[in-house]
Amino acid sequence: MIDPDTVLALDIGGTKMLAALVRGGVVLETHKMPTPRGGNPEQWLEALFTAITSWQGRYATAGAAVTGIVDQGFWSALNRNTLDLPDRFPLAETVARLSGVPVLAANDAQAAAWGEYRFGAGQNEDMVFLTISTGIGGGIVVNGKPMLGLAGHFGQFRVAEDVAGTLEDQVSGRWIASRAKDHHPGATARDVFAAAATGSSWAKDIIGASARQTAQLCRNIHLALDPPRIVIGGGIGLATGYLDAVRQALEDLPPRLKPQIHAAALGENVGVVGIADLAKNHQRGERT
Ligand code: BMX
Repeated sequence: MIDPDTVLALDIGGTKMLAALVRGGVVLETHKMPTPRGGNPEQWLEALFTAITSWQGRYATAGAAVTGIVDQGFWSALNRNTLDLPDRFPLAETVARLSGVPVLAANDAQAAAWGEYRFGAGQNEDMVFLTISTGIGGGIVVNGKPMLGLAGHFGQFRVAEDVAGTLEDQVSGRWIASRAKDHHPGATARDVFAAAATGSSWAKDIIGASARQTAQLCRNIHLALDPPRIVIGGGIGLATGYLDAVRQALEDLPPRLKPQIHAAALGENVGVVGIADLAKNHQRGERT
């Protein structure tokens, strides 16, 4: 018997793919696997659905939260370094075919923003969400509604005319790992945080540089949107000491200009929880 309130939720990021059965904001079951570095989105989705074959018949709706831009169900990369995929991949159509149920697709950070708004640190108040992860993603909830399309793609901001690349190319997990190569060849961002935890000054400097850029972004978001709070998640955002370093960089601002930084409450499940609620609302005809 299919439970009409159980949703199959997918979260495909630059590093991992997560599938979950979600009901009323609660994650019932999960399956996680690395995002393949080769192949194409159809192969990635087929591999994921093969792994969750036993879930067939247990969900009535599906949601897909993905890194990149989603326009009318078509998926494209904005930064191919975060995840390289062909332009306008028919994401919603493919997931509908593989799942056999109606599908809603959205950007991963936009879905996460909704998850934190509804069930996490957002407390059902308007907010901005940032994920500092493989890239930098963002989501905005204003007047109780999620902004979709391109909205929230803060990682694509340009830092300065004479600085090549995007903001995420100077801040995210990929950048942290790249800056470590002279000290620890082949290091991942996780290795850099581990080195910082043991007192390595080079590692602390790299993390500090990333956190200061994130603080600058939060300051600009505060001036642009004046949200009651900025909720930060992602593997880097929630790494030990990172948010403290961001808050430290904002310490000297006058109170009215200082963004209120909160840690995301839902951890790595935030994307699946958010897209599940959006998909259910969409299926019920509520404008998301
Ligand atoms: C990039 C962009 C965003 C995404 C963000 C975080 C691509 C493929 N992705 O800025 O859409 O939200 O990375 O992605 O252009 P994550 O995989 O690190 O969560």
